[in-house]
Amino acid sequence: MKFARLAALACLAAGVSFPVLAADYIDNAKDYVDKADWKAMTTVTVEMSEHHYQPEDIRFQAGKAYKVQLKNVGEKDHYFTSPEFNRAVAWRKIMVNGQMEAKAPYFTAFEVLKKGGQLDLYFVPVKAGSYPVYCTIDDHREKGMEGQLIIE
Ligand SMILES: [Cu+2]
Repeated sequence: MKFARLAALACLAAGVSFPVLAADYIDNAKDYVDKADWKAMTTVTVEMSEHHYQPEDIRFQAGKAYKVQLKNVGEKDHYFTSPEFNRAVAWRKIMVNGQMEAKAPYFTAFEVLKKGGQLDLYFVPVKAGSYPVYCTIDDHREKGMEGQLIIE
């Protein structure tokens, strides 16, 4: 055991990262959600259509409360897929067309249905980084349906 600890310390000193733990989500996500100032929440609206997101790139500040409204104004169904980003934020909830709420430790992808589907995401960004977001339907990503979600 002692050797293992020494080896671990040696790895840390050398800057070697350990394998990602099984539950690679934020440990204390609820604390981030509880501590955030939801009265000062920032709302960002993303319009989805053929074949892009407007805006494409979004910058978030860690620790702040956000609502991201995904609105599909297009003629086709579209995805908003970003598994890495979705594990880098502390989730409060999602709301579907103002009629249903869902809570979960985290999500991996959202599909917003054509001609007016809307999904509101409530979360607190936690882990700094630049995370790709894209549509996984057919060749939508190749046609330009992708962007970056940046946490600063
Ligand atoms: Cu799409």
